[in-house]
Amino acid sequence: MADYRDLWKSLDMDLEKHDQLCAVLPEFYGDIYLSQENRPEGMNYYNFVVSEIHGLRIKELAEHKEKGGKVFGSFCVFVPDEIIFAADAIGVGLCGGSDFWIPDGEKVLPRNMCPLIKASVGAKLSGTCPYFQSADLLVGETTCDGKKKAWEILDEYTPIHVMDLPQMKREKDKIHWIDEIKIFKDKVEELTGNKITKEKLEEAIKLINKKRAVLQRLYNTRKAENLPISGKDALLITQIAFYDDPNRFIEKTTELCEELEARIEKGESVFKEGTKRILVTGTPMAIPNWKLHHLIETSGGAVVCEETCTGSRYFENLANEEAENIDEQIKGLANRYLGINCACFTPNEGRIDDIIRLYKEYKADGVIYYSLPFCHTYALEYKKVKEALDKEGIPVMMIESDYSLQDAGQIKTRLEAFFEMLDSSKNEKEVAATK
Ligand code: BJ8
Repeated sequence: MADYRDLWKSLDMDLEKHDQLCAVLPEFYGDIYLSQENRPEGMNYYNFVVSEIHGLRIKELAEHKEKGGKVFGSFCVFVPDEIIFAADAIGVGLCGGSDFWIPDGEKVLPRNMCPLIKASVGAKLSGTCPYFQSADLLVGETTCDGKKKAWEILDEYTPIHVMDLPQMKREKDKIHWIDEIKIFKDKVEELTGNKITKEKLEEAIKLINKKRAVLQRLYNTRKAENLPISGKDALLITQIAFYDDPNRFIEKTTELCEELEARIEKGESVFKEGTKRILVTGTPMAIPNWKLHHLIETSGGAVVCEETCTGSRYFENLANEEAENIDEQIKGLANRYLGINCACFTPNEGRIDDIIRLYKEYKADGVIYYSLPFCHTYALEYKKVKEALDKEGIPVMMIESDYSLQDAGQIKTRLEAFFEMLDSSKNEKEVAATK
């Protein structure tokens, strides 16, 4: 990797501590990713992006800022990137997925709270995340209580704009969300000094739609009988979508999709026959949280889809490109975003429908419900999801786990037992079908 120390210094980073962080990532990535066999050629691009995770993209952000451009950092898939890009600014996802940042987060937050929040706050406080350091403005939202209150603390260290996301989806909530998007638009215009015109917004909507569409194409390849790509690799691609240059990401992911579609034609698979197809649903997995996918895919399973915000919730709906004026465009955006089924909404029946639909579309054998510890909304929603899946005869198992590797052995044992159970229930069904 090129020498970026001067750049990091200019971002007021703690270089010594940052060295410690950089020292662990290559080995961790090598063990989890580079050890996989028969990976698609196209994954080389994403290997490169990870190797340059604190380098090349940060340099691009710095160049953008030198030219007067602004950078916005967000933590939730409800923050409309379209508005940011329409003002010639750049949006990057900032959720923390590393255990490294937890101790710094715990300096100002209670220990018994979600690791995603602790790591995100710790990333800022430790001065070791160049994305945080590059952001001119953070954009938070009122989703869960933990995030909502954490923004008040983060605000002491760096400016943050908070979007008030409604927690129901009634007509009056839609009106409220439209209003929140308008307030955000004003804020973005004020900070960037750029007017968001109908034309600019249309261009940005088309760009972000294109990014979501290429992810849909990627995920469609995972519906094939023979899986051309591992779940781990697909997860990595979605994680990278949150901060890579959108045009380059679209180009590289399109190339990869072509390769994967050719693999499907040839019947090539990265897993051996009989591998259990798993749908993962639950809390998001911020980079470098690859733990659950790695454990599943080294225990006899293959992840075929994620009903998470680092999965289908990020790309499933596209925004209306045909709106006639800016008010209609914003209405279209509000509709698009309120189509996301996060557990912070009540009721949230749409998520149950999504899980059942995705289970069928991706021909999954079972569902793993993943929750980060202390995430009350997702943990509570498990009951309703399980009842609905039981009714449909869909096997499901809940795994609650943080970023540390201490429980890896225990999770592996549970996964192996679950996959065995899937095998025997499949055999029983086959026997019953022949009677
Ligand atoms: S739309 S899932 S990205 S809020 S895991 S911090 S909910 S305690 S991340 Fe999320 Fe937006 Fe919803 Fe998606 Fe809180 Fe739960 Fe932690 Fe969470």
